Amino acid sequence: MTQRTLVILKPDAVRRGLIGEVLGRIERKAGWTIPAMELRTLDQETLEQHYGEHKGKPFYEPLMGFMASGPVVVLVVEGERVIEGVRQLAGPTDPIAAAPGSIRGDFGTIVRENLIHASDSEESAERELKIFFPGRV
Ligand code: IDP
Ligand code: MG
Repeated sequence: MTQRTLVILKPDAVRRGLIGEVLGRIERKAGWTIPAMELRTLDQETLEQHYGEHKGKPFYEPLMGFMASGPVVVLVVEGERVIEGVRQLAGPTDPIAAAPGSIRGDFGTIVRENLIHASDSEESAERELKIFFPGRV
């Protein structure tokens, strides 16, 4: 089942020079492709749309500040079961709980700075792709 998902390499991944490391793991999955990708600094409006579901939670404001703190890489990944697949590559939200071998498990320590965002369902992917690549996917 071919799908598309929205991935963000968060500011910590870019600052730490891990773009290649993380992209390499995605690229090496058989048959997956990257139809769109860009380095950009996210504005408040885009972040509010993207993380609207978390508004009001204690981590929301620090998350917004962190996500706007430097450039990110936004990309579309396409291929067989990419929505579940990139979530598996990323690992669970808390990097200490994430297994070694996953992106968050290998490189993260604190929950907020967990290196990567990946859409969590078909509905989220459709919504998020429209926010970050309107008219392109
Ligand atoms: P996800 O990125 O694994 O889907 P979500 O629950 O959707 O996790 O949370 C979005 C992002 O908010 C997380 O990736 C992480 O950066 C941050 N976050 C989530 N929960 C916490 C928390 O308890 N403390 C600090 N930051 C958090
Ligand atoms: Mg999420």
